[in-house]
Amino acid sequence: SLPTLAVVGATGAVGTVMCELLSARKNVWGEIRLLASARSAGRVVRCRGEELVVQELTEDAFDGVDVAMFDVPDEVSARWAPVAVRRGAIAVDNSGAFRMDRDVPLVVPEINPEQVRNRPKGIIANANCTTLAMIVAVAPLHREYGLRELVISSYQAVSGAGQAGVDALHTQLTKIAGDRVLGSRTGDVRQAVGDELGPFPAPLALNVVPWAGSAADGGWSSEEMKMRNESRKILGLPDLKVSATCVRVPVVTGHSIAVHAVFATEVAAEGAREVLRNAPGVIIVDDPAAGEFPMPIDAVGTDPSWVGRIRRALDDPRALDFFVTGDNLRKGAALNTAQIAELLSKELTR
Ligand code: 2RA
Repeated sequence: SLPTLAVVGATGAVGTVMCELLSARKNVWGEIRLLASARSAGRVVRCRGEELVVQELTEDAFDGVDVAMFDVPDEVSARWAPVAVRRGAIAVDNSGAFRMDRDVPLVVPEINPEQVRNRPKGIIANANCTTLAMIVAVAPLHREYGLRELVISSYQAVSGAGQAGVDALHTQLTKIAGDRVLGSRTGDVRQAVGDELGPFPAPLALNVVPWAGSAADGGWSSEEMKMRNESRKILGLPDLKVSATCVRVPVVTGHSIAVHAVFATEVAAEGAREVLRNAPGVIIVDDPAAGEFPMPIDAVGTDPSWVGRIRRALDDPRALDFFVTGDNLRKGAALNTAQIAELLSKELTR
């Protein structure tokens, strides 16, 4: 019989996309159990053609569960993933709670699927959405040319901060709509937006905010540290040089990253295109003359990382510059988790 799946955080921004994916992808699950906080328990959610009543997250809720996906904040995963494991499930965690734990593999199925079996704690981690969008393009280039350094800037959508982030942007846009002078004078957007900042430190409407996550040492943000540490772990390059600047932009869904990648050997744009053409999870959209570049408005709701603006650096024949956009709720979160869980389903149904 097919394994039982629990989705913890089923009513959140990522959980909602997870239910869509479970409805659309090949069915590899027996029972699907949706779990959430007491606040959301009792809600009815359509998943895989069934009307499922969301159950409260409790210890007993994991009884009989084979695979438990966690789409919840770090502290909720930190507390509940070990509970699921104690109750006999394998946990696939989409939070940051376990990613850098040496006994927890950080799996991207296109890159290191073999790592799912290396799970001494019974927990498998899913990478951060910004890392994921980028790494599916960087990994095949690394295999071909030998990666030495990444200098990256992100353009992150508000849904990365959950439904509260989406709500904040829409509220702000509604508040400022129609004022054609707004943005011309210092402070006018701040004043118009008022205290409707949602989970962000500054207004997103008509703005870009060079900050995502919390403060880390040395002036870096947690999001920038994640890009560095997770890229190193996924690629198996503990000394990879990474400098990231993470920026929030007024986009609902779709994280983008401008990448300057330095390799051990010389690269050519056409050679890199050929590598990326054959890379799983990547689609090349690179015809600037025709107005074709990777952009959130096109990538949203799709599975692959869209890669374009591929060009060799003018001043270093070993460096490549390119732009990536990926749906942060799909490959960046729900899709990668679903792909990991599907590998487990295969293992368990054997
Ligand atoms: C963000 N990457 O975009 C984070 C969410 N995990 O806010």
